Amino acid sequence: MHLDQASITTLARQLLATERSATAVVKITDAHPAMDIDDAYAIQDAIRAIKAEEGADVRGLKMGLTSAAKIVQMGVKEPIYGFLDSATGHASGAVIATSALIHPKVEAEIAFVLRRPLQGPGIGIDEVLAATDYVVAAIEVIDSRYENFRFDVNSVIADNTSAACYVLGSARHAVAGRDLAEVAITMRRNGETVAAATGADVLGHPAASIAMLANMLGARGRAIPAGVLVLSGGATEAIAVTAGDAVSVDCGWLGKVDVAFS
Ligand code: OOG
Ligand code: MG
Repeated sequence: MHLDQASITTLARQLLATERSATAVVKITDAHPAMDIDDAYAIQDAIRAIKAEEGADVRGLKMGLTSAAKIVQMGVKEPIYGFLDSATGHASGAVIATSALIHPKVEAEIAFVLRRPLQGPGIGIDEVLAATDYVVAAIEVIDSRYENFRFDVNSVIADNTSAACYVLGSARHAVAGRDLAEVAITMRRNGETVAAATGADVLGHPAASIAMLANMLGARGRAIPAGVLVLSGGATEAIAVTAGDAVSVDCGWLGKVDVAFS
């Protein structure tokens, strides 16, 4: 750690104000080049604590930068995790106002809910699948608080991995007898195919992303709780959206999820 508690709190409040005013700032490592990954997660934790104090349910979790497409697009090579505010969750068919966002992009994701908690080290795909209650198709809407979506790993971790909101398909599926690596994922914007992938594009298997999260959290003395939504990360590159766009993600046997932007 290089930042003191006062700086962590100040940076957390600044990033939260940026999110709420929907006006981008330069990445925080420009002013704090010495900050490390522990500082970055401490700032994210401080934002989470403020939202929890305000009454938000912030138990949900997300992985990010878990596919080659995302890594190439953002130029950041390591998977990262963040938290989800359940108040930002929507059902398929939702209409999301772009006025509250800076420069939203959509991602096609597979979401997991576990029936029992998982904590690393040593968690693998088999442990995740055995602990999975259900999976569901999802669209994550990301909205970096940084100008032009330009950041490095520590800046984006502090900014809660660009999390803005998410939309879930209506069909929940058990994983027994199914192969999540083979799920074919197609994203359409206004009817036109804009990105495609398979489940295997997420770290070889979407459950590998959840396993990595359990191991990353375990290293910090935390666990993935049972019963909370966990996003495994965008399978394709993220696609920019503006008011008037309609986005549809088709995840084969996992079902479809739709969102529109006003
Ligand atoms: C960081 C968030 C990445 C994902 O699914 O890869 C993410 C970003 O690209 O802004 O949510
Ligand atoms: Mg994502």
